[in-house]
Amino acid sequence: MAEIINEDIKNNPQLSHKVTVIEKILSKNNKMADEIREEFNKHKITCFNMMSSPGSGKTTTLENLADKLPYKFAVIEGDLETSRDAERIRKKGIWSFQLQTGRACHLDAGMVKHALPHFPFDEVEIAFIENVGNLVCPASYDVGAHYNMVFVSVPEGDDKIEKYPVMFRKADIVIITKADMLEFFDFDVNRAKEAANKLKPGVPVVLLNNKTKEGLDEIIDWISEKRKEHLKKLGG
Ligand SMILES: Nc1nc2c(ncn2[C@@H]2O[C@H](COP(=O)(O)OP(=O)(O)OP(=O)(O)O)[C@@H](O)[C@H]2O)c(=O)[nH]1
Ligand SMILES: [Mg+2]
Repeated sequence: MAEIINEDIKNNPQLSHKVTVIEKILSKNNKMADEIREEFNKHKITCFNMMSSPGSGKTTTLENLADKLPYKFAVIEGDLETSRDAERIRKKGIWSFQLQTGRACHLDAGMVKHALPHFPFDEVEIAFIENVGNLVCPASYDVGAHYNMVFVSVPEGDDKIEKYPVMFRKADIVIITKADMLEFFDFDVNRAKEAANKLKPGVPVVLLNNKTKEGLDEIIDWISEKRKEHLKKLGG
């Protein structure tokens, strides 16, 4: 596939110009993402970027974490329209800021920067960025987080990991949500685990049932482990 693209570019100067522009956009984004991470580091805040296709259960997981996570956290929400997710989080007593992307299918560092002047840096230990529901575009844009959480729900099918590899290559944890649906769908958990590990060797894969909260403790343990790892890197 890469060869096909390169061959196309060689024979098409217009396409080559387009690639240069995209590279410039991404490098500008990466620089801004580093500045965001630096700001979080300065305040000893660990930031997690939550990505998945629409409706996999990102906001529901955050609502459940609000009841149990032993860290103070705040949430930056990304959606095309509405402030529904931020409102859901606020109802749990958690600070949340809604970014509306309009037509954009992903958050980027520039958008996240808009939320920072309002962010309660001195009041929390953890930041979650809930990205726009999309299994493709968010994977290409660094938003300034330290770790990526990628969700896939049982009704989507166990083949989604192999079919959308870019996202799963970036995963620091894969969370299979709607585990209560396993009895109704032909979702092979072992196949999903193998696929995830092929793309990101050693990645933890956790089954989560947001109805019964089964699996939530495992996710909390992982978040705590990453929090400690991050603080250690910061030297404190
Ligand atoms: N049965 C079942 N339903 C779930 C589970 N987790 C989430 N849901 C439901 O799935 C639907 C979508 O959940 P959300 O948490 O809004 O999903 P999301 O990933 O935040 O969606 P977007 O922000 O639109 O991308 C809601 O009706 C939830 O109640 C689960 O573990 N089991
Ligand atoms: Mg949501």
